[in-house]
Amino acid sequence: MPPVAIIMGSQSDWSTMRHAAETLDALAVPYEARIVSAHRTPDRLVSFAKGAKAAGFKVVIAGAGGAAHLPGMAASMTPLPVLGVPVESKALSGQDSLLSIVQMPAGIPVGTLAIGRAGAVNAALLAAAILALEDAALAARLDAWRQAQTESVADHPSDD
Ligand code: RP5
Repeated sequence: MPPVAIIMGSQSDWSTMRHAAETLDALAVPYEARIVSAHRTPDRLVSFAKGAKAAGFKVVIAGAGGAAHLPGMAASMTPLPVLGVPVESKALSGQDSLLSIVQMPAGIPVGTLAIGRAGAVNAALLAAAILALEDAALAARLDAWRQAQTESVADHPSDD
């Protein structure tokens, strides 16, 4: 089983969550992506979350939009670290998603990232950083990724 599970509430979330997947690809971190809806497939959520650790996952990235209960409910049923990505909703531009995910009660944490693509990318980087604590080769790849990012920033703005 790959170490990272990327779960999302709907197919419509994939355009955001694919950025987490692509970032993990760049770091050569295996993952499995699944659609797991807290509201439309609650039994699938319970099955996934209760079995995630035994299945071999180490970190869960959960993205959802609107009434975004997926990350918190997943966190309530697994001891694994859960990173929540608020998907940008049409009605409220993802502020509903953000507040739904971030305002967890004390005792069940969800590491909440930014709304949209930035949150998805950073969730993947945090997942990699967690795994890198016990994986020196991954730590080196993460360092190289960050160095490449630094070197890609121009000194001056361009008109192009
Ligand atoms: C949430 O509802 C999903 O995470 C998604 O962001 C949102 C809308 O879902 P669809 O109506 O596009 O399937 O459960």
